[in-house]
Order: sequence, then structure tokens, then C-alpha cells
Amino acid sequence: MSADRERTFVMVKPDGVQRGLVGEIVGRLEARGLRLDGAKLLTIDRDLAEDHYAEHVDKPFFEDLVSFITSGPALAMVWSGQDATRQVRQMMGDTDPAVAAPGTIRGDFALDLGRNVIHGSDHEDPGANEREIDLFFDPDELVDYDRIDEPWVYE
Ligand code: DAT
Ligand code: MG
Repeated sequence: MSADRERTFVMVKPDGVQRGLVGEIVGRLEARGLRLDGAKLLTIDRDLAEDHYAEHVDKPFFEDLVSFITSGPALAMVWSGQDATRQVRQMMGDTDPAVAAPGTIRGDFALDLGRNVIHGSDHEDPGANEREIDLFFDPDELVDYDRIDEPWVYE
């Protein structure tokens, strides 16, 4: 494994941090076999929030979304692995926790669209992962290493 490695941006949103779900969410991604390449706890400012959610600027919920995401510390992370972007999205579940399947992060830990605990790059928007990683991380804040279990995770 290495040729197929893909990086994706993941964030435990302020509700997830306040509710003590950081360990649970990181634990699920780790246990799946994904590799943690970078992490920082930060309170997102308005400029960064508006850049990050630029695609939603014209939506009626944009103001609420920006005010929520800037309301407290969030854990920004980069995870990597085979097909990582899509696999993380599957683990997150539907955007609306009310219809997210049990077993997914949103389906297990959230109930409301505006408090859905986790962000992950959109796998249907090519380049979203790289764009979001660049927004939150400098290249020297990310590491490349071998997880010792990778021969047991990948054929
Ligand atoms: P996702 O977070 O699954 O990528 P998205 O990119 O469509 O979903 O929307 C970003 C966030 O905006 C989402 O996590 C919650 C909020 N949101 C989306 N649609 C909404 C709506 N119809 N009403 C209120 N908030 C919404
Ligand atoms: Mg999205």
C-alpha cells in the first residue's frame, strides 16, 4: 500500500468536542485502519469558516452554519488511506442525523441537522479534500509514516 493512499479532511465540530466525542470518533477512524496524518484543536474564525463553507454561501442556513462552526473549539484532522474520502463519508452517515443509519457516526451520536458532530470532505466534489486540507494545514504540519498494521489492513 502507498500508491492508493488518499488524504481527506475530517473535523470534529464544536458540538462533538463539547460532548466529549473526540475519542470515540478518532477511535472509530483509527480502528478502521485509516492513518492520522495531522491534527489541531482550534476555534475557527469567521474568515476561515466562510472559506470552508463557501459552497453554501447562498443557502438560507449559511449564517447559522458559520455561527455554529465558530462557536467553540473544533478538532481539525487529516486522515489517509485507500479511498479515504469516500470511506470516511460512509462512516459519517447522512448529513441529517435524523435519517443517518445506525452504526454511522451521525446515526449513533446526533439527532439534529445543525448539530451533526462531524465534517468530512465531500467525495463527490473532486479536489474538495485537498482544498480543505490546504485551508486548515501547512504542509509541514502533516506527516507521512508507516502504520505497523498496514500489511494486515491491506492485501
Ligand atoms: P455535509 O456536512 O454532510 O457535507 P453539506 O456540505 O451539504 O453536508 O452541508 C454542510 C453543513 O451544513 C451540514 O453538515 C449541516 C448544514 N446543513 C446542510 N443542509 C442544511 C439544511 N438544509 N438546513 C440546515 N443546515 C444544513
Ligand atoms: Mg459537505
